[in-house]
Amino acid sequence: VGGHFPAICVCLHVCTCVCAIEIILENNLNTDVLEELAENSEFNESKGPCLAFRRAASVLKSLPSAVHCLGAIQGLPCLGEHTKAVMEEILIFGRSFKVEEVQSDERYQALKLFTSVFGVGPKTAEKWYRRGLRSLKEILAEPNIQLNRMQRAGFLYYRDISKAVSKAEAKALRSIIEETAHWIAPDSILALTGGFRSHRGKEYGHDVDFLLTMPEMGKEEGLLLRVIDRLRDQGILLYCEHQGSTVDMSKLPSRRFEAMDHFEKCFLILRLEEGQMERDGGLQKDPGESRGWRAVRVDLVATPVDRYAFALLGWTGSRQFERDLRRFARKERGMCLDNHALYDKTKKLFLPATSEEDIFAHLGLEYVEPWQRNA
Ligand code: TTP
Ligand code: MN
Ligand code: MN
Ligand code: MN
Repeated sequence: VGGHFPAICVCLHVCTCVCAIEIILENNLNTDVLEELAENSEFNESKGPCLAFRRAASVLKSLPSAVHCLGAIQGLPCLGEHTKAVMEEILIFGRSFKVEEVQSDERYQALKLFTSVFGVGPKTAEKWYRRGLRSLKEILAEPNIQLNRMQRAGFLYYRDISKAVSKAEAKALRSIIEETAHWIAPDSILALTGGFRSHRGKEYGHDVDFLLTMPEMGKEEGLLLRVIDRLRDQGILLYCEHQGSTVDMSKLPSRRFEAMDHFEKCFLILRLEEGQMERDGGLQKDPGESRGWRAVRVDLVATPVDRYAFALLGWTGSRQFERDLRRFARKERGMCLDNHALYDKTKKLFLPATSEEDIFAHLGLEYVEPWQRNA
């Protein structure tokens, strides 16, 4: 970049989207950096800036090609002055000082590290930081810290669950859980959701998400607990946090629609054998760690079949896509959409759906494929 510096300065001022000199800058570089700023704002409880950076990252991700000059982003929506300032720095200097300042901040580093533990949220992380703790070792060595069950599991399997989950591993887990569910109820339906459904070309995830249902209403009751028991019997259940259903359809229209849903679900850590992955092909072995298995985070949600399409749409993500879709429903259509239902406020009725296509149709939108939802 250094050598082209003067030319780029000119470019920034007279840029008309066609740059004399192309600076190779992948959008990914921009968006990773913006996600970090979003995270930092989250730690600082600045909800506004956090959403602004996330939204900006989404917009950049949805561009067909990399951004080479500021002119190329001039007309784009949702890019605030902070985002533009960061991008300007990157385009001129090849790095952002604002981002580097955040990255080297002691508090940011500690909070990022602490919240990387399963079961540790920003509040707990902040508490630990205020007590002067800076490393995971220090937390484990601190006698006055009471870890809850989830956090204990988080520390116990920290190395494994911070390691990305591959597509092959997700596939293997799908087979295991599907087999288990079918053993209990042969007509049960298991769908892959989350990043492994929505991310085209994304080979890795932080966990694997599934949705479970039965073709007949009510038959799903008790199924999830039996699946969990069966996984335990097979010796592959390392951790399970089960939440019963708190869905109350009579309350929905009057309530504020929230991010967290009320379906029965469990947050799991499962033991995945290497042999299991080899059977499904595509195992990449790490010669340094050949104990023969790894721990993987799995989310498993159970819904009655009449809620299935809404849950599938809600759990496929991305979070930003869900946020935007809900906002569109509210602002443009006068409807309330969440993981459970779609409610028409003008007609005062729930709109039924048996597929995601039905939901998009109710919203007057063209169907959006899962892989087009990851911005
Ligand atoms: P995640 O598993 O957190 O995210 P992801 O699968 O897109 O990416 P990765 O796991 O690789 O980091 O959540 C999946 C989707 O489910 C996401 O769109 C948010 C949604 N979700 C809910 O609707 N309710 C919930 O309670 C949770 C935890 C997630
Ligand atoms: Mn996921
Ligand atoms: Mn994701
Ligand atoms: Mn998940």
